Amino acid sequence: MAGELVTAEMVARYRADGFVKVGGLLSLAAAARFRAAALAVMESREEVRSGGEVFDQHVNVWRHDAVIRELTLLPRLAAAATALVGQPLRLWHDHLLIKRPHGNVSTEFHQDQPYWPHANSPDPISAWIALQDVPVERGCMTFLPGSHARRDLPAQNLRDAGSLFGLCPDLQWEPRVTLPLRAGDCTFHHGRCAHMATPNLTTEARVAHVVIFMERTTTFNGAAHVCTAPLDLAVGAPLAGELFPDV
Ligand SMILES: O=C(O)CCC(=O)C(=O)O
Repeated sequence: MAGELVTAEMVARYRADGFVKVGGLLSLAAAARFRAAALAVMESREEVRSGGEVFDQHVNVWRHDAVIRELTLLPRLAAAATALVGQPLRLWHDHLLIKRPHGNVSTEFHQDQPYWPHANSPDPISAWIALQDVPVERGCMTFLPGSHARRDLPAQNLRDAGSLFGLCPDLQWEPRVTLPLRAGDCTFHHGRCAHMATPNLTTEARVAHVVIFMERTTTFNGAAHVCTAPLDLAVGAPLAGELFPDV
């Protein structure tokens, strides 16, 4: 199944928990090559930098960087995501999320989908790819298993540790799963699975490349978002075409 990356057991675990770890997506050499390309993007594209003190964020890098495009459009990545979701997918966007050395700031618990201007998308999925070893001390991800069942929540503030739990106090007492990754490993998470990332306490930048896929049924709901703002879309328009390619 999916070029051996994803087994039937992993699919079942993903659907129950809302996340799963997939080891060995990239060789060490490939991870190092993509990391070098990511750091070059960070140095050269000041204008797309955002994310405040939590991380440096570069959105839709695949559209302008040939090396990162290879990673975003990697066929086995899309095949694994498709197997996990069980639906044909499109690319929503990619982004590089870089936690600077000694950044010391957590990405606080949040769900992703409430940030997105999407309708008709019950099961979007993100791949979070480690481009160097990411132990807990460098900013790895922690997930709340089963929290993707909470489809009713408004957007939460990823800079505020109390935001998700203020909306949903019961989730504070659920078990948490923290997943350190080796270079080239990745985690997949559902767009409604609550997650956070630890601070980077180390001397090396934490470089994660995140690729987000949505079902081909996804339409624009009219909400503001950096990826759709320039497009002048009508509410109800499909998110499709060359900017949101089928994968
Ligand atoms: O890497 C991080 O700091 C957070 C990542 C995240 O929130 C995501 O990929 O949805």
